[in-house]
Amino acid sequence: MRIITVGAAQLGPIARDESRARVVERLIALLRRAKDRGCGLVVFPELALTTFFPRWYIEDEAELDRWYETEMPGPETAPLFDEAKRLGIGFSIGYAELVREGGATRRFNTAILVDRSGAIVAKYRKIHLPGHAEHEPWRAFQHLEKRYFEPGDLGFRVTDAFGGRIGMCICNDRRWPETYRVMGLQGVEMVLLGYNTPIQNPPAPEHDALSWHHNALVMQAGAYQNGTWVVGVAKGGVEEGVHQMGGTQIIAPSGETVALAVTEGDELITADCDLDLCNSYKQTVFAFHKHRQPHAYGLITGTAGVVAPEEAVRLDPALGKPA
Ligand code: CDV
Repeated sequence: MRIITVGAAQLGPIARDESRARVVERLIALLRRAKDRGCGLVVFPELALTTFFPRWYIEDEAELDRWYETEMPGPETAPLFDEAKRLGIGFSIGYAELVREGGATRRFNTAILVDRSGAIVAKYRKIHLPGHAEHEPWRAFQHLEKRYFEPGDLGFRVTDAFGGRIGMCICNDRRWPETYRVMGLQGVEMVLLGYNTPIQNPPAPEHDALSWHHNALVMQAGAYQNGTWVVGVAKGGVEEGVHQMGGTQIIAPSGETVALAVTEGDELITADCDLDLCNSYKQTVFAFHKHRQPHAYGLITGTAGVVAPEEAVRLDPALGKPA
């Protein structure tokens, strides 16, 4: 057995005027609770240091910049790193990252993995950015991730840490099978992911009542189909008038949810995750090297969108072979 005791540290709403210092206090309270419950690793949500600012159209660049971190840890986040190190607990956390590179400003929706000594051992920048890039006043609230971030440039990497192989992704990434499969092909054993998911989906309100079903469905499928643990952590509750789902859960490689949050507020759920439970899936039904057929998957990297059958044949000649 290779057990990581994981804490999924769901956050309730963060108000627009709540300081990072106050949020860090909440994160530290969850870390201490996790220590009491024997956790070695704690997972915090996406954009966990501030309110979910992409819900507002912000024209003033200086105003926008204040939602981003330019260093990690910085003065306001150092206490979190210090306390985690003192407790001997690792963590992952999401935040908005601003990078100045040769006169250019780059913005990413980022997550990091910090080991028990307080060192950052992995970084992930969100690849699937949902929402829109322009102001859409017809919406009750905006979702401007496509405006405020660029797609991540670090791929879906995995890192050997905490006695296992760990990967990260962020929120909308969890809905895409490619996310898990790229990490699955690197032998991932635990995927850590945080999310901010409004229950109301303005372009498709008919999906709203299915939010919890879709949340569990995609994470459970990703876990089972790749023989990996998945730890999905929400920032839930009514945040600045927008109701975000909870549904924080820890999912075994069987696809079964083994721990589930019952509130939409600050709540810690934990599980003793045996990484060796991945083995029977990775070695039998999902022994990729025996059963996958990459020659038949050309379209997956050949196109982002749906193409006509004739175009599909052009992109992947195997589809045009006479039967
Ligand atoms: N933060 C997100 O990526 N949220 C999306 C919503 C907008 C659909 C999600 O996939 O949960």
